Amino acid sequence: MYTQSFNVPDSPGAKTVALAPSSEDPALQAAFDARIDADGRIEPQDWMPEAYRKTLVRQISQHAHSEIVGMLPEGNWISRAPSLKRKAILIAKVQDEGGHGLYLYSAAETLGTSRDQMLEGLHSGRAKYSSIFNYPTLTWADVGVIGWLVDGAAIMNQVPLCRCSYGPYARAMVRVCKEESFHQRQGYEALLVMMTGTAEQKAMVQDAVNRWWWKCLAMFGPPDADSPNSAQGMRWGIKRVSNDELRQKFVDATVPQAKVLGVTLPDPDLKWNEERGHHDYGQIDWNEFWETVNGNGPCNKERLATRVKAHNEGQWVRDAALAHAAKKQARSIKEAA
Ligand code: FAQ
Repeated sequence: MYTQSFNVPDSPGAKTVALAPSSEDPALQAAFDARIDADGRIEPQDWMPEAYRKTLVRQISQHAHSEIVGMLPEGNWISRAPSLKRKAILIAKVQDEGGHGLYLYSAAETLGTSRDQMLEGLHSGRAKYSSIFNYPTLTWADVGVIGWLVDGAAIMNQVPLCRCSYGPYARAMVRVCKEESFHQRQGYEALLVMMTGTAEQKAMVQDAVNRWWWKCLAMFGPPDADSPNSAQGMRWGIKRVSNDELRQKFVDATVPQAKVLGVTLPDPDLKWNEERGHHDYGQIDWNEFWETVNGNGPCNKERLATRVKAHNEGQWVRDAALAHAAKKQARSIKEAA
């Protein structure tokens, strides 16, 4: 095993990880290729090509940022949830998303990047996070629709990631997917209840579906033909299913759910294609998608400002946790001596 020490700078999750040095040794490359070809797992201490490492840091950190920023649109509704039961469920869900962010930052740290570096990327606006979280949550129905459609799309995308070739990411995704599955069901159930309510409540659900549907389809990323990272990501076993295939699976799975719920998906071109064995659907507005990804969506500035404020205001908690950990360590050294 080829290892070197990498010290992750001081953060609450500070640790020393053993990293394989990057080297152009053809024997190391051949061993890596053979492991990937055999569908094996790469672990932090294994040698890996620098481009594989960089791709993983990019994808995992973007994913972590998405979970953390994703707490904000629903978090807005915790104080306005319509009952104690809904409030308790929503608090648990938003807290889960925070937990997902933490597993993912930890997985990315095993690749030799620190949490501080990743957060600096997010807070400076350089790092990407999912486009979907830059839209407003206007009514309580949005909370249900986020669970049903946004978590539903996230699960569709993330279940194949449980088989990702990089061990720490794959293992984190197993737990994330279990929790996302609860999130999806609670959203769908909340909407089912609203759909048995007044005409106004039903209209609220339909309006939320109209506003979120197309944004959820765009969550899967650009069409395969315009996706610069897909081909290599799939060769390396990081991505297992392409953006377009996942989008299609999501449409096919969601159409019958919409029928049971009693809502119309806002796409006049949506229809079953017997020959393909799939639903056809209309054109996604990719200009709007890229505008949002590039910082110009309706809530980008607000989301980032809220995140930076929360981070700054949480500095005393991190300081206290570090001071406590240092005290505990000093005490155990003293006791051992
Ligand atoms: N938003 O070449 P590709 C959640 C970027 S978690 C923003 O296709 P790739 C849970 C992409 O990064 C949701 N940017 O890229 C939750 C790349 O930019 P770069 C997040 C996007 O990586 C629910 C460029 O476009 N999930 O929802 C988006 O092969 C409710 C070219 O794209 C994950 O992150 C987008 N939608 O495929 C939380 C899953 N799509 O880096 C709270 C893991 C693409 O070259 C509440 N990630 N871009 O500058 C993935 O599976 C992949 O990274 C994709 C993109 C599929 C997102």
